[in-house]
Amino acid sequence: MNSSVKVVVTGAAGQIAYSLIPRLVDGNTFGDKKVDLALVEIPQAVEKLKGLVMELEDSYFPNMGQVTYSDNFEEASKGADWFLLVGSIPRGITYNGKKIEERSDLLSINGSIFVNQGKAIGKNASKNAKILVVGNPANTNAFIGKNAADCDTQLWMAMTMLDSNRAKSIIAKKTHNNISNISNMIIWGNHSPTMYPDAENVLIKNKLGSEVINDNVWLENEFIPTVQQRGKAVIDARGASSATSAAKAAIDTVIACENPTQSGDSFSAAIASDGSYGVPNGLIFGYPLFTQADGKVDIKRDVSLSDFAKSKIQISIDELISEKDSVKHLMK
Ligand code: NAX
Repeated sequence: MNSSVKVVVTGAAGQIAYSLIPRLVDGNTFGDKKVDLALVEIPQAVEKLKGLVMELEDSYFPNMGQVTYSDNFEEASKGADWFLLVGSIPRGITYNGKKIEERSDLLSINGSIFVNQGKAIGKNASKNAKILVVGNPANTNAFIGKNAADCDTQLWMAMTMLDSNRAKSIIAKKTHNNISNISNMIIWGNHSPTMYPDAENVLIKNKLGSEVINDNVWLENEFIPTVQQRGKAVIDARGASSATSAAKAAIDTVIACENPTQSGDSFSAAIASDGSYGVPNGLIFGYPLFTQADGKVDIKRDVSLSDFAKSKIQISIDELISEKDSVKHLMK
């Protein structure tokens, strides 16, 4: 083993983390590197991590390095290379005596968590750290965290890979392809029902979706709403939100950032806009991304957008602007 990587996971006693954490140390995600884990939970749940660590030890992962667990994010963040910020307060629970039902309450409570985590990451983590926010509202949590971290060399992302994987799976079925034949599946915008899954620029056996799928009624009335509402459909069917697929998507995002992207392909995550595609600067927006040979992640800027796509993307821009306005008291 040549080198090591330190990964911090929050929400480590939650259901996504239970599927996610073993895959970080199984030798596939970070290749030959030794993986040190720092698992973080809230004080009420931190003791559960003792059992998870026992299971990790019992699983015998040769790539697993040092594993620590605590409720001290500040300490965990020291020298870390990767952060998978899964922990957040869900809608529907009672927090400080108040039932959290409104998106604005959710934004505000989680927002203050992400201020503190962002500050710690900016101060203590590797200057090249990559941060993937999974906990919802993911884009705006990442927006708050990035602002608090105030370190331009660190890469803040919000996860849209699950939406991209869902969209790929639906297109593979529709076109009678194996999922491996579907690439460049872009999710534009917010990880919310306003996201725009782009079936025009998707590549199906290297042909544009706009040439292969000649069924606008299906695209508008089935494909787009199904991808947008898939999270809710899983909750209705399973009685709990997506977990194993969310964990797989987080792993896919890490792998996509750790390895150069094949020419013509892209991967989906939301990162800070630099104004590309007319998105206001700074919004954490779902873009087509690619990883360069030197490891830098950048926006693919040569994608053509139809007027239909632009109108859909604008809806997500508007939503993110209004989320940004509702957390402006948390900004520096
Ligand atoms: P769980 O409720 O099973 O686990 C969340 C865990 O986070 C809990 O154990 C809780 O104690 C912990 N936690 C809360 N605040 C924390 C903090 N400040 N520091 C450390 N830990 C903290 O939820 P799970 O199903 O694992 O989902 C986690 C988050 O992922 C939710 O916000 C969920 O909405 C979001 N999702 C995001 C997806 C995406 O594509 N971006 C898809 C799946 C999922 O819905």
